[in-house]
Amino acid sequence: NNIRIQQDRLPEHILRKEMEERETDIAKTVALLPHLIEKSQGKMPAIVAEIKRASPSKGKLRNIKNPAKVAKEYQEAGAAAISVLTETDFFHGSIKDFLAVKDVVRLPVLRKDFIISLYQIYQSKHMGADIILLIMAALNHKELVVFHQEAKRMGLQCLLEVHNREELERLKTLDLKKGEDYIGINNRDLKSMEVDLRVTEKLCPYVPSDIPIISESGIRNSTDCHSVKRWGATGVLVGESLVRQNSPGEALRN
Ligand code: IGP
Repeated sequence: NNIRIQQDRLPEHILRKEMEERETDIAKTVALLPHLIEKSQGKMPAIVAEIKRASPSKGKLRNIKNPAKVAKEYQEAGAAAISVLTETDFFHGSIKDFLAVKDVVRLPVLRKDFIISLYQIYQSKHMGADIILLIMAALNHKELVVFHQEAKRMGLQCLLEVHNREELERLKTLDLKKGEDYIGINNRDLKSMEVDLRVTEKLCPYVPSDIPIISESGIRNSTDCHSVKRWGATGVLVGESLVRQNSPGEALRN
């Protein structure tokens, strides 16, 4: 486990301090909002394109030999941001994948993982992440508040993932800021793995109007894109239907 090994080497408080300095120093995060706005045009939402090798529900999706190459294709095809899975056990992702991608794109890059410790937040900054995913279903209230606050201190943007009304209401107790926070409506139920785009339709009206919505999971084609845009999403997060194509970049164009 990558995280454990590094944790042994570098104590949390030292990493935290170092990363705090980094934000005022060199590695400023790349802002997502301008890209979201620029690339959400007419009927089409902006696309956050994901590097996804495998998933718990579908198993192996694609043997991605060169994640940096796929990411560049996504960028050239007009993606608003790139998402990289760093979770190893279920998604076969890695920090190595993340670093390879971050190195070659100018778009903001989302670190996609199950973030359940503060350490992972400092580590995300260390890796050069621009955005991190915080999953409501995986965090209790205290964790949520502290993780969000520390992410902000590090200059990280947050994609806050919700799947139901209850999680969305809990989220509203945070001090959400336009340009720093985004709400991800996950159409996939993480317990049953079932996907239903109407989750986006149902929840959109309850999201604060100044916070952009990204509809996540199960987006297969432009019809799906148009639907979620119509319901209020500014962006979509797409993994499987892109990586399954011969040319993921080409697929994004269409
Ligand atoms: C992408 P899809 O159905 O296009 O491959 O989904 C993305 O939404 C999905 O990977 C995801 C995810 C997550 C993965 C959404 N939330 C949380 C891991 C953890």
